[in-house]
Amino acid sequence: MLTFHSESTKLRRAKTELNEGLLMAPFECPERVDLVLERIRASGLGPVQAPTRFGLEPVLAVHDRDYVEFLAGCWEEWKAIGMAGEAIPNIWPSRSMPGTRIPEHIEGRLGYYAQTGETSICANTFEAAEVSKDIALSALGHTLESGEPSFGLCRPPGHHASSNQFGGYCFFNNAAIAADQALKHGHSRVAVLDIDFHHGNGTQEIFYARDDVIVVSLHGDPLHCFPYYLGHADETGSGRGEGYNVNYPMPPGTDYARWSAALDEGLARIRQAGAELLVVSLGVDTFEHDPISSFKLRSDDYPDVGRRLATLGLPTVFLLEGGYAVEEIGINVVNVLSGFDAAR
Ligand code: OKP
Ligand code: ZN
Repeated sequence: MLTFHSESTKLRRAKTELNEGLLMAPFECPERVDLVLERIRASGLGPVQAPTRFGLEPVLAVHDRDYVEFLAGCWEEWKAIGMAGEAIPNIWPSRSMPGTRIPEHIEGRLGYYAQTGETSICANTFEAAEVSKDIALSALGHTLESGEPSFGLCRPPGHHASSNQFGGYCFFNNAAIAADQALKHGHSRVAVLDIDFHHGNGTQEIFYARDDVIVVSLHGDPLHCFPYYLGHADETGSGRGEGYNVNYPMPPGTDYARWSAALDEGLARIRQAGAELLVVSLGVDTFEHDPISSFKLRSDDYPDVGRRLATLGLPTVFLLEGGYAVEEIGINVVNVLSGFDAAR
């Protein structure tokens, strides 16, 4: 399998993540990329190639222009008014104060465009997000041209990013951008299968009213797990999108037997929908030792995940999302990819 990777994803090097009431070193760190890459090289999965540049047009097809402009300027504006640390939101247009106007002060704009408070914006965040989506689009391009699978070693991840908000370490929704471009290149229905531990709320929001992209997500039940406010089973799509959003929330402690049964159901839904191309939001934070998640998948389970995905027989683009047990992230990612390759 061909991997797309760029050292430039590591330009984002945030110092802080607000977690457990503390400012900690972020879980979503540049070292994740090195560990995955190292394992790809050691395992002989296939060649590693640099992405090409696609500009912002494919981004603006799924994200609002004002949101993209906010991301592009946020760090400079934050620094310009003398803020001491990284840009961390601490006020939002919330239920009791929904607001309608976008503030001018960067602190107010930051909250307006934020879902969550753990993710700092720092130097080169926008640049890394741009490279991450270029990796996703390069992987898609390869799969469209050749029919062969590809892997985008995306960082930062994307699946929490909605049309106009960042959060959960995500800024541009790489999977949504790729799925949307696949349609523009002639496919009439595409599937996004999100197997990250966390619900892909951004991907769900972006495609919720659409029937050209079926979104299937397996994740920790939002009653107990981040992102808490979206991802329930009764969220099935709206309007013509009704039936094209499929959630499989599962309780903390879920093991591979239960998880893989949900996966098979999700794959059947994708088959029924007649999807012509598959984008996999590949998070491996379902791993039993992941530091911020609570499923119980083992390293040995991941080749079978790849094998099951291959039963769809679709052109497939894998894009990295989460996975934070840094010692094992490379092993688990490559296990999925090589299991897929071995089965097709
Ligand atoms: C990003 B991705 C756990 C807090 C979780 C943020 C998680 C972001 C996950 N106590 N905080 O989906 O892997
Ligand atoms: Zn995750």
